[in-house]
Amino acid sequence: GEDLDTAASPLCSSTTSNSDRRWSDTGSYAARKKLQSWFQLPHGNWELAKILSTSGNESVISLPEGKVLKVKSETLVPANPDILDGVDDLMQLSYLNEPSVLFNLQHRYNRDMIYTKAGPVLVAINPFKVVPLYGNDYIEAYKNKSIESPHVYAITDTAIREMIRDEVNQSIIISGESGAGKTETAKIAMQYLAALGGGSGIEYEILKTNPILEAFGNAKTLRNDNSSRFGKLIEIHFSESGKISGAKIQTFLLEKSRVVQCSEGERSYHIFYQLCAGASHVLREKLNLKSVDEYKYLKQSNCYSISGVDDAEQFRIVKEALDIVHVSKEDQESVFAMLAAVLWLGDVSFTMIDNENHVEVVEDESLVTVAKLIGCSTGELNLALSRRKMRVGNDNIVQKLTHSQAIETRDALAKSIYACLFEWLVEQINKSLAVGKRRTGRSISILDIYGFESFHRNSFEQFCINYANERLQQHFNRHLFKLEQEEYIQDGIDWAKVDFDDNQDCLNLFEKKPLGLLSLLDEESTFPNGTDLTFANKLKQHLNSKPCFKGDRGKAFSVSHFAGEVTYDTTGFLEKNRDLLHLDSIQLLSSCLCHLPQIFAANMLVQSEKPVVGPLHKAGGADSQKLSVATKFKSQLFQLMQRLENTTPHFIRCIKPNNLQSPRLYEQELVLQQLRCCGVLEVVRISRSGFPTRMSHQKFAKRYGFLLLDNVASQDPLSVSVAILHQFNILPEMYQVGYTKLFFRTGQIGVLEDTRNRTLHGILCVQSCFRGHQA
Ligand code: AOV
Ligand code: MG
Repeated sequence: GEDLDTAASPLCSSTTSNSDRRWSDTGSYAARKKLQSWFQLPHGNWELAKILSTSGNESVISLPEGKVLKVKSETLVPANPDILDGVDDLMQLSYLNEPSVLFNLQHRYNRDMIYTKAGPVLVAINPFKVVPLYGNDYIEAYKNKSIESPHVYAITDTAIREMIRDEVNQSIIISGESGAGKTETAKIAMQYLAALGGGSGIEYEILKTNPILEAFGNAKTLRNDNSSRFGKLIEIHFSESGKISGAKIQTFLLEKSRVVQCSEGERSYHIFYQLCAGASHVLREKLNLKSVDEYKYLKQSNCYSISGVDDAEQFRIVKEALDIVHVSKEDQESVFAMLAAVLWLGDVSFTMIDNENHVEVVEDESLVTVAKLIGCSTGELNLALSRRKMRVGNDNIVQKLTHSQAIETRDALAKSIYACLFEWLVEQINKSLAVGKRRTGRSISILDIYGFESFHRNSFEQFCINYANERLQQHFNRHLFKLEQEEYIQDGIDWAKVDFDDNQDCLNLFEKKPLGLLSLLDEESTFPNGTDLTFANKLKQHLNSKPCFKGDRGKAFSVSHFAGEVTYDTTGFLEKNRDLLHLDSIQLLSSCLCHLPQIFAANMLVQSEKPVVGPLHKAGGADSQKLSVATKFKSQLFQLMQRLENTTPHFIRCIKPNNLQSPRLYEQELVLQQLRCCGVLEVVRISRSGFPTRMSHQKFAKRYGFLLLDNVASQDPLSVSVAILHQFNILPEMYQVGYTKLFFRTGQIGVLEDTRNRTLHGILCVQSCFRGHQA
């Protein structure tokens, strides 16, 4: 009985009071003198104030530094009693208003307690420094349940237990803005899985995929020195005995434009800098490597190093990781050759050969080196970069390229080689991690995509990234609000609905056919005369009245995302969406002597055989035709969501406390904005007035029925269930009986589970003693 009471008390107090209604009851609250309350200073931060007196609708308050002010009572927001400072689940707060939540998180953050539960969601605030919360001792402690405080380890532990208990696949879904800590959090979760499910050795390989994928898929941006430029889902499989049996990685839309173009202060992919800094003397000679500041592609952003990062050392780590995931030395060398080829391609230049702006490739070191690295002749490379074969009627003709066409062709080739290389690497990793033919039990997937981004200038990449985040937000909403509430109503239990911010309008704006952002983009991409400007105008013409959309001047438009408004510049949208690689380039790669270019060419041809959006380039009938980038991305996202729908989700919300990537700096306004966007407060509100644990009558009766003192085996599941609830004195406000299921408030089922485990353990002991006697 005692356990039950302590587990129940925070819930009882919170559900019986009306404290959730934020500002409405402050009048009467302020009347209760000497209480603490929150007062917002003119610059926006909240301070804890003492109410000295109240008369009419005015109160006199004192601030921490001793200042005394007369303020309107309605501006005061109730604060929680000191005893609740820094609670580890926001559900325990008596007053669940914004300043209270902000302060609670800050209180913990200042003490390096970066994790806090918000009902079922784990909130993680980026410390931007090493915090002593990880490693084997902590893993052991969470495994043995000797530590209870919120942690990625704890969430991961729950996922493993639920996978085994319910025999359902699980997912750990990590979201948050760029730089909030998603990738680090994903690695911490993997670390825990590897420690608990280890034994076969495959867990070691799984952990080593991180340095590889980060080297090839992460880069320094203005938001994050190690920003993921691709999305990733890693599915980790477990055998029936609970050991890791293999894994599979799926990646989403790598930002390949970065290879040829990147903004001031940012970097291209880490691997380029690592290669240039860390290659051995022999490799350097072989690839004719220069230093990073001598390559045009790397020079343009004027940024070569990241403070605190040793690229040469990272290169060593990546090579070692490649060994571990069974990429042969020979293949590794081919990979590095492709990287060098991409860098040298950027240095390939052109000269005018007539006064119509037609060009030829300059026969210099860069042309010779690229040809050598990919295994073709300089003549072939020259032709592929400066001419285009076309079919007009029945004739094959060769067209000379203009300067800008040639540069576009060169950059497209560099981007494709890099993107293909990335895909190929993921494929090699997957081969090495393959689950094999052995039948497996279940899996836990970890999702880590690129976070919401809003820069000064936002292009097609941000458009795709933010669309993906919008989809993910909906998954979060569906699970924590919609499904939750629908289930209560369907099962006929008492329930008052909680409102939440639905982002369906924004998703419709992207996905509606034929008048949505994606459809209109595809349509314009198929018009030979379509330009970024005609695209922008079309958007304004068709979408101006739509919610979440705003046409801007010239080629710009804005979208109100769940995480804030972003203005997109349509420059480059059509080209990036078409993502043409001319057949000449594919043919060049397929005729190369080296094996990687051949593989890349074959993959490109397979892709271009898929259904076509439309006649992408009428004039160039020989162009590779394929799905538009946006359409392909959308269908990948749909598949992803479908896969996630078949799992039990565990959500982690990463929060960035400042934009400077600095430790010990907690900016209230910035944190608050992120909490608001992702609906953390609403989740808490729903959870503490809701019934998060549920089980069908059958399952409940089967699982706990044997604990009954009276024999009711012959009775129906509902009667057995009710008998169990009575026997264990579960308070009526702690559960609801639905038509098909029983619903429990947080923590209630834990009591029954403990008793069940203790009893089972007892039975096992008795049995083994008995067997011991017999022997
Ligand atoms: P992101 O994945 O959310 O951004 P990261 O996981 O790359 O963000 O985190 C950014 C940086 O914050 C890391 O490089 C670390 O320096 C620091 N950091 C994050 N979490 C921790 C932690 N638990 N302990 C110590 N430092 C941490 V993006 O990929 O940009 O959306 O596309
Ligand atoms: Mg990341």
